Amino acid sequence: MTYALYYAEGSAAMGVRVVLEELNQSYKLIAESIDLNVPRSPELLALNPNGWIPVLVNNGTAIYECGAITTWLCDRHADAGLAPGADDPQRGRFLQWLFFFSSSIQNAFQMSYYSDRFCDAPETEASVKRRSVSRLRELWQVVDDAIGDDDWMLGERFSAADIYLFMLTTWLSEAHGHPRVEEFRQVLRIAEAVSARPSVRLVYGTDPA
Ligand SMILES: N[C@@H](CCC(=O)N[C@@H](CS)C(=O)NCC(=O)O)C(=O)O
Repeated sequence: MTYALYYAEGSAAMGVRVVLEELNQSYKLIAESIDLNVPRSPELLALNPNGWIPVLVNNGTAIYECGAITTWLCDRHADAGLAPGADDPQRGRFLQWLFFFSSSIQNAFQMSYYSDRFCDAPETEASVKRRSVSRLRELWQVVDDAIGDDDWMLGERFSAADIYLFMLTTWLSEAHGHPRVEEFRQVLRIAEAVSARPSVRLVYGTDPA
C-alpha cells in the first residue's frame, strides 16, 4: 500500500510522515512550499482548496487535516498499536488530545505565523500576534498540567498523540516571542522522549552522522 504525502520541511506534514514511518508504510513525498510568497500548486489546491499541507493520497482518495489523517492511518494499520481502537477505554482521551492539538494549539500557532488572516485591518495585526503568544502559553500549560507524572499523553502507552505533541513543540519560536518549551517541563520530557525515536530522527534529520 503506497501513500503520497504533500510535504514541506517545518510543516505539519512532518508529523504525518513520522506516523507513516512508525507504521512502516511505503510513501512518496510530493514537494510543496508553505512560503507565503510562493503560490500553491494547482494540484494541491484541487485536493485542498485551503492550500494547506499535509494532504495524504491513497488509492485516489485525498484527505487533509492532520488529526483526521493521523487517526485514519492509525486505524487502518491498527496492528502497529499507535492509537487505541474504537472500543479501547483510552480512545476518547486519544481523540481529545488530537482534536485539542489541531483545533486549539495549532490554531494559536496560526495566529502567530499567519496573523493577517485573523484581523481585517493591518493596525490590529500586532494585537493578534500578542494574543497568540499568551494563548500558546495558556494552552501549553493545560497540556503540561494534564501530563503530570505520566510517561506519555495516554499514561503508560506511547501513541500518535505524542508524535503530534512533539511536532507542535518544534514550532515554538523565539523569533515570534513564543514561550520556550522548557517552561513546560512535562511537555519537554515527552518531546525529548519522542525525539529519540528512529522515525523522528529520520524525518527531522537528527540522525547522528
Ligand atoms: N488544520 C490544518 C492546518 C494545516 C496547516 O496549517 N498547514 C500549514 C503548514 S504547517 C500550511 O500549509 N500553510 C500554508 C498556508 O497556510 O498557506 C491541519 O491540521 O492539517
